[in-house]
Amino acid sequence: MTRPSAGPVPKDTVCSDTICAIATPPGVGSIAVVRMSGPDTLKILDRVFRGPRPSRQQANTCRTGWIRDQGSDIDQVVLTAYRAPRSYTGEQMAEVSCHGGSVAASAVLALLCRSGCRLARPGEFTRRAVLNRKLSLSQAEAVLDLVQAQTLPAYRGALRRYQGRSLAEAAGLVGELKDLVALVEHHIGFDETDAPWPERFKAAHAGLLRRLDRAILGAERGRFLSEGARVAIIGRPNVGKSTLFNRLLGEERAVVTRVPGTTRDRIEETTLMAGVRVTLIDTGGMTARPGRLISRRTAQQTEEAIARADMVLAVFDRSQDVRPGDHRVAAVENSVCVLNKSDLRRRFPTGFLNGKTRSCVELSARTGANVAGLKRLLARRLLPGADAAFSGARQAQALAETRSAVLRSSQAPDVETSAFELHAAMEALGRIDPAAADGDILDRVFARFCVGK
Ligand SMILES: Nc1nc2c(ncn2[C@@H]2O[C@H](COP(=O)(O)OP(=O)(O)OP(=O)(O)O)[C@@H](O)[C@H]2O)c(=O)[nH]1
Ligand SMILES: [Mg+2]
Repeated sequence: MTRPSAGPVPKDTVCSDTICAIATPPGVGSIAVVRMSGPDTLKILDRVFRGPRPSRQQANTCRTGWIRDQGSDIDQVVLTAYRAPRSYTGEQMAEVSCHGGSVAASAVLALLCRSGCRLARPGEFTRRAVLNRKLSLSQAEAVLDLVQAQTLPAYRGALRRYQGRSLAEAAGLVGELKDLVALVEHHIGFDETDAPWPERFKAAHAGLLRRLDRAILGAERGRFLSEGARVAIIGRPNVGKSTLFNRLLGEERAVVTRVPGTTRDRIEETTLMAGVRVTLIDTGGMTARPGRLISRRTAQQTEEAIARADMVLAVFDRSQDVRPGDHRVAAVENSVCVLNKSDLRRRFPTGFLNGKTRSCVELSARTGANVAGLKRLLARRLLPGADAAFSGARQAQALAETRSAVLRSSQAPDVETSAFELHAAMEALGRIDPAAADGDILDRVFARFCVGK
């Protein structure tokens, strides 16, 4: 597994207190694990463990014994001891495996708190692992994704990032940036009118921008895997939105009628597509002027659905000519076009969607013809490539800032500015796995964790 860059751990990050938490979910189970980390872990256990003395226990070994509170037995447990730095957090650690259910572990936890431990905050074990350079920040985020994964593809993606895929890819990008800086800085001092910027300069910028685009796309799609995606179905009244919604869900969830304006309140339903949890949103029809056929409230709900969607399916009725409402639907950016009612004779003009670079699928929601084609396209758009290295909003943001700086560098009026922007790009990229993350970033990342992780 790739480790974050080595180097001494700054003194101010070393944690002086010992924390504890129940690491297993609440409820009935065969075992429940209480986790401890910090310099006094084994000393505290010496006071409450009846069995071989924990502070003399060999690292990475298990012993059975009893947890006792002032002479009365609480539970027979298995104690696993770890010594710094060879543990998850990099500190002295222990795991106390109790009998399952909530009573034994809670009693052990309460006793540990009375004996010198402090209750851990959400994600504090992993936070300590980052502070002690056992994990990088992107690996810590991957830990959260591993725990929260609900599908095998989501889990596999997280596992790759936990194994250091993001670190390796970021290192590759930094390498390319350094090469480009060297190339650009080599030109500082030349009179640019005598020595125009070389072509390979432009090619290198373009290559880097392409690589960053792929990385950003992967990071955004990685978010779909962990958090799911929202897909809104829009179109003017009666084009078949609800029929398509039902077809994609595989059940008759929304009401379908021949009357335009049937769907008034937005309906949401979640389904699994290519391993991604997709929330489909059926909306009320869009018209050229809201307030006549479609109420203003319905129109507003549709606008909100579009704004919050990760992807929009813009549905048109292929059996009819273009109507005014279609123009508003076609104006929605980044949508996938669906030409519905392919079982009927075509009247929809072929040229209407030309010039708009986007995917188009012809299908019949009523008969089901080519709905599989739409599903394939959605799967391609939702699933990151097998090698996606980055994931989540924080990483996507750092990559987007890197990209902006590289773009500014490529458009810079002189070599000095170009080089300056490349340094800014390296700094932005470095934020994915900072050598020393500041408290604010750590707070934001670990707020999403559960206690005990
Ligand atoms: N022939 C044919 N009819 C379809 C197809 N899809 C939908 N329809 C019909 O078109 C009519 C409207 O379908 P809906 O799914 O209710 O359309 P909608 O876009 O949800 O309509 P509103 O909710 O009123 O905006 C119904 O009579 C459907 O049976 C299709 O692929 N082929
Ligand atoms: Mg409808």
